[in-house]
Amino acid sequence: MPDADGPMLGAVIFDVDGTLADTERDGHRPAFNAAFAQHGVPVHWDVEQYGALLAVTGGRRRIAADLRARGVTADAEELAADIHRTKTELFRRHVLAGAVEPRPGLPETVKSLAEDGIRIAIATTGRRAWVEPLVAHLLGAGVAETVVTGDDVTALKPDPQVYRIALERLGLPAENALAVEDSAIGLAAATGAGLPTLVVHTDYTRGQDFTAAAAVRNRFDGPDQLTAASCRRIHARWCAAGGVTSAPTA
Ligand code: XBP
Ligand code: MG
Repeated sequence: MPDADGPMLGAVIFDVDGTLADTERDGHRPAFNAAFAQHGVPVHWDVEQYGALLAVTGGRRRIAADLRARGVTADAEELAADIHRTKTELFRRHVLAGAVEPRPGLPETVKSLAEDGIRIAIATTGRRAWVEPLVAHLLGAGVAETVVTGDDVTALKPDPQVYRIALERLGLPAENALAVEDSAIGLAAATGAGLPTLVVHTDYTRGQDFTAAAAVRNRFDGPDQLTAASCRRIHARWCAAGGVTSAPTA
C-alpha cells in the first residue's frame, strides 16, 4: 500500500504482557505461585527467579521447564498442564476483578491511534481465557480489531507466527504496520514477521538487546507521550531507511 511518501501506517499491533500492562511481576507471578500452592507443589517464584524464567515463553512451558530443572522428569508435562490450567483460571479472575491497570499513557496512545484511523490488533503469547477480557478492559470493548493469542498458534514467541496471523487477519503486509513490544523475545517475533517494531521496555526487560528495533523508549507517557503522530514518524523513518534498524530513542 505505498503512497507518495512510502508505505502508509495502517495498523499498530500490540503485545500484551509488559506492553499494555506491567502484568508479569505482580500479576502472573502471584497467580503461578497460588497455583503451585493449590496443587501442593512446593515451588515459589520470587521476583528475580521469575525474571529469569521469562526467557521461557508460555506459562505451561515455563512451569514444565522449572519442574524439569528441579528434577521432576516423568510427569513434568502433565503436571505443568494441570498447574497452568489453575493459574489461567486464577489470573482470569484477577483480570475480571478489574485489578490490572494499563501502563501510564497507554490509553492516550490508543485513543490517538483510533482518532487517526489507525487500526489496532493484538499479538500475544498469553491464553485467550484471560487475554480477551484484559484487552477489552484496557482498550475498551471492540477497540482491538483482532486478538491473536497463544491458543491460536503452534509455536510461541520468539516464533513470528502470532504476528503473521495478525497481519493475515488485518489483510496488511508487514510494511504497513508497526509492532509494539516490551521484550527482546517479542522483538524477535515481530521482526521475524518483517514488522518495524517499537520497544517500550519495562523494569524486567531494560538492558535486553533491542538493536533490531525501529525505536526504543521506556514509557508511553510523559512529555514525549506516544501518539499516532509519533507512531507514524517511527514507521516512516524505518521505511525511509529501507527497513534498516538502528534503535534510535524515540
Ligand atoms: C508473555 C508470556 C506469557 C505470560 C503468562 O510473553 O510469555 O507466557 O508470561 O501467560 P509476551 P500464560 O508478552 O511476549 O507475549 O500463562 O497465559 O502463558
Ligand atoms: Mg511482552
